[in-house]
Amino acid sequence: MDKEKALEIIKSQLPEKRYIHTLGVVETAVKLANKYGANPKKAELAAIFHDYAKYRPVSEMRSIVIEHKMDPNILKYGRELLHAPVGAFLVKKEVGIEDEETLNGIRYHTTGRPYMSLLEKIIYIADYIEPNRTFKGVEEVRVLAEEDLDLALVTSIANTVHFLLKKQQPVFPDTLATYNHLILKEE
Ligand code: DGI
Ligand code: FE
Ligand code: FE
Ligand code: FE
Repeated sequence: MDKEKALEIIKSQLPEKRYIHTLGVVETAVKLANKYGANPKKAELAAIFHDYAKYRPVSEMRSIVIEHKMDPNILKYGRELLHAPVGAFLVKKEVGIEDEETLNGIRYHTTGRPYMSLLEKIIYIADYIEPNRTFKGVEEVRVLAEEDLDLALVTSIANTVHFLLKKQQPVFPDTLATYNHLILKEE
């Protein structure tokens, strides 16, 4: 699918602010893909569609998780986790993107997972550091992403866990497993 068509589709799914965030993720993901040797077209497509399901009703996302036998544990951990795996599912079904590497970039962009592919890491980090993000700690991760992708990734996950702990929000096991995987430098 060409970029113009993809942008037209995603624009119809998102409010203006989230569309602008998406353009920032696209720009950042393509830059990182070129720098670290991932496929820039896949990075572009995964970035464009990474938040595809973000504004679907929670009831619809929950039904999809149950009906299509996705990990039911995410149902307990709050609505924010749903849009990533449900997004991958809907992008395949409604947009027709079949490439599993691209879909996995979407599927794991919120929690990560152990043994993430280069493309998955790039989408996770691009989502975190795109130019419109302003939260505390983002500048440090922007600098790290220039030299060490895994260090940028583990730092952004640590920041996210810290944010969740401070708000007494539950931390999804995959988020912690991803953190441990990177800290333990498992190959
Ligand atoms: O969709 P975006 O806002 O662009 O970014 P995202 O998909 O990375 O989602 C970020 C949100 O997800 C943020 O509110 C924190 C939440 N989140 C990330 N990991 C976990 C989590 N929420 C819970 N409960 N548990 C997690 O492990
Ligand atoms: Fe997201
Ligand atoms: Fe994220
Ligand atoms: Fe996002």
